[in-house]
Amino acid sequence: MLTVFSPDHAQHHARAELIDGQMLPAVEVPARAEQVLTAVRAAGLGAVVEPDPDGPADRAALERVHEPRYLDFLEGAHRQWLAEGHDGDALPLCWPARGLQGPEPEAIDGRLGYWSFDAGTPVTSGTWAAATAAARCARTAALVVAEGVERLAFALCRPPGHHAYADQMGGYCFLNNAAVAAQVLRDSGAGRVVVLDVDYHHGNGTQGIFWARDDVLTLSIHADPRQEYPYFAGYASEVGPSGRNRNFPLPSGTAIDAWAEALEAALGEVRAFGADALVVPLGVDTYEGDPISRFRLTTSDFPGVGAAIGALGLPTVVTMEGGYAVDALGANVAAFLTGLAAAHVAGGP
Ligand code: SP5
Ligand code: ZN
Repeated sequence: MLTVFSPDHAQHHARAELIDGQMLPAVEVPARAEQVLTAVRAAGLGAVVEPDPDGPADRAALERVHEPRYLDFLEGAHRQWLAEGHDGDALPLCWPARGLQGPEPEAIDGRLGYWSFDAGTPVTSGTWAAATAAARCARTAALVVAEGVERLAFALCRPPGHHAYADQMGGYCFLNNAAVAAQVLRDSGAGRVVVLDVDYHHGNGTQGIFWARDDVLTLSIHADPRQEYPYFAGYASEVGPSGRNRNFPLPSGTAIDAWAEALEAALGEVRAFGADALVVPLGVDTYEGDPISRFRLTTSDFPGVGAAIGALGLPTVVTMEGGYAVDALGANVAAFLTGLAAAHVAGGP
């Protein structure tokens, strides 16, 4: 397995986020990626490389899954925030919710609301550099798998991506790295691609991006949106216009037995679809010690989760998503990847 990592992730370092009614230290911090990198190296999971250098193909890959005007907004947002006399990190405070509509405003406060769906996703001076580097990690990982150089690749993306829509940021996500990977696989010859999202939170952005598509099946196993973020998506009733979306919401307190049952159901969907390639948005915020989540998976559960997915034997790109118990994050990710790689070798062609 190849891991793709960019040190540019560290340019995105939010000071604080709105949580429980207060501005508290951000949980999505640079130390997360460094912990995962250290653990991947220690576990002997294969080479770690930097993504391909930035070029026109990267903007093109982003535009395959994102609205160009959203990309322009994101690139310039923090500059405009400063130009309008603010300092620190930029956060929205007003959205086009029910009964509100209109064109994109001019003021940065209005624009931030227009292109986002929550107040928990600070835009910093380095956000564009970090988010585009993460998307390049995803693109490089997908190309390596598409070309058959590797059967498995891990895009160690930060900031994460699975909450980002074609035209909205949210949930610590700006660019949808998993969607970039899935589209690169499609554009490189895979006829049918599955995105199997195992983060604690519903992969709402990815679902939105591929909603009307019949060539990409999106699956997500996550905390029930009646009780958990993102609240307004992730219900089992959301199957998409051509039945190419499945959600597996689970209650607070879910441990491995019930979680693994949902995984088996999701794996059945992957097989029935006849996928040519797989993308796994990997969040280990399902871990029992996660500070913002309420599932009960343990470190020793993650190899089995990886193995069950690896046994599909599909060309696979894993993208790093959530997981906020920083001290355990590396061990949990390495456990998943170790199980994935071992089963893939054993079961693959
Ligand atoms: C990529 C990813 O995992 N994004 C998650 C975004 C979650 N944002 C909302 C967090 C709300 C946490 N509320 C629980 C507070 C416990 N005191
Ligand atoms: Zn999450």
